[in-house]
Amino acid sequence: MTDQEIKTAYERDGYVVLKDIIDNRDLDPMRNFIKAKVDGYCRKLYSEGKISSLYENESFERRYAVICEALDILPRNWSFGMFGREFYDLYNLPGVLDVVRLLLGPEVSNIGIPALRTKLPGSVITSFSWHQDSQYLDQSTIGKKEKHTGGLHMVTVWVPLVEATVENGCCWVIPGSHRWGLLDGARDADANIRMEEDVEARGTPVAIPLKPGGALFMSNLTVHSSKLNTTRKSRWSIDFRYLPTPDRADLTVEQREAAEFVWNKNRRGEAVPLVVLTDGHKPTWEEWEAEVSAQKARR
Ligand SMILES: O=C(O)CCC(=O)C(=O)O
Repeated sequence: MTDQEIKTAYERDGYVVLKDIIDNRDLDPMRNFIKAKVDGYCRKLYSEGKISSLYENESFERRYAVICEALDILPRNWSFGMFGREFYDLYNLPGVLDVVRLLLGPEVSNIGIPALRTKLPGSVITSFSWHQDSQYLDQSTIGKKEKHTGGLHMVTVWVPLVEATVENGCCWVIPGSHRWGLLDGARDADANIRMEEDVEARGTPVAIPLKPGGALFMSNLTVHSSKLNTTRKSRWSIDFRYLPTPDRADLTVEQREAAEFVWNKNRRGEAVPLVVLTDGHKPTWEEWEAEVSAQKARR
């Protein structure tokens, strides 16, 4: 696709899918990060007598699933860290940043915290029902409706680390839904957002199966979901987000306030947004790591 075609598709549909935008080898550091954490977890459990095998011969897609099966658990979240050089490099992949520049302009930051997703076989809680990413950003409290980022333009980049298929629970989107505004919905008891309206009555869902090397770019208002993983393997993926750096001169007051809301929210946690596109100074990995360490020490 040409730059113009990418922009036109994204503006029309609220998302664009680009195949082969990432060299599959550039995803190896992320897979190796996961493999090392899963290996460490497995060895710890084994030494504690909680599992009876190290499952060393299992594949990348099976090993974590096998451990969880042995423990009879289906965790919603990856709890082994989402920070490191691998993440810095991922956020700065030139192919990804070219598209981000096209969609968001010249002064852009990554929000500093991704979602590394295990999507385990049969996991209902990670079958995310229809939502907009703004709803997750805005709402921290179960049952409480808050709206802060309706005026924001943030781009989510969803990247499969193994092939994402309809069977293992790839993403689904509703084309054009980014023009519906920020919809009503709240976090349910399981912490997942539930929409109030029947969005399928308003638009036609499209499945986004994707091989490693491809990426789905979508806006914070694009309605999307992912369904049950009905296979025996984990559907590993990572999604990460970019927004206009809040002090950018071309933002409206609403856009700036929304960008600041995300920025400050993340800074209250352990995440430090990372400037990735700028005419000014772009932090090196060492600088970003030092900032994150300082922030952790302050908390
Ligand atoms: O990866 C998934 O299963 C869901 C992804 C998603 O909802 C998101 O990136 O906001």
